[in-house]
Amino acid sequence: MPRTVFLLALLTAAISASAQSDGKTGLLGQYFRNLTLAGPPALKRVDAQVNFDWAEAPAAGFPGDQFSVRWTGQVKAEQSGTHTFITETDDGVRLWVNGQKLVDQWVDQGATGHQGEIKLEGGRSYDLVMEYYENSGFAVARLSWSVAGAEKKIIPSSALTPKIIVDKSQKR
Ligand SMILES: [Ca+2]
Repeated sequence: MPRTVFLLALLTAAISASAQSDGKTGLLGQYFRNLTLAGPPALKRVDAQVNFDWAEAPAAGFPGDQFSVRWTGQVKAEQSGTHTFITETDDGVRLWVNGQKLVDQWVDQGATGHQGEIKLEGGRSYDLVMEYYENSGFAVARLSWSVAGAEKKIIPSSALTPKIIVDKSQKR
């Protein structure tokens, strides 16, 4: 490989690595070592998407059972119209978009889909909060959407911006 091409490849790799780690896309995940999102999170990280089927713990040194997660950030509407947000979780889940509660299934359950609809304006960003807990056994957490009746897909990282959201209007 000619030296300039090699250097260019290195530079491209460095730029794309920094684009992935600069925290501009995905959701902020706060992980708690209890079922109720209580106290300070034991782990904070940016998750590119919510698309997990944990065979083991979410991270080394973190429990595989009896934990909870709050993902927060903003979601950018793909187009104007109805956006159906679909959670699939084992176990409990709550979901708010633009402060509106779309899913409220804070119970032990096998991997189950729940959904809620909201009308959004294309290109605008809205606050999104997803709360989740895993009691025991299998642990699944997924967040998808269907925009204007299109096929359901995991919400892409490119539509998500990590951010801390503190919204006192959220009712639990
Ligand atoms: Ca479970």
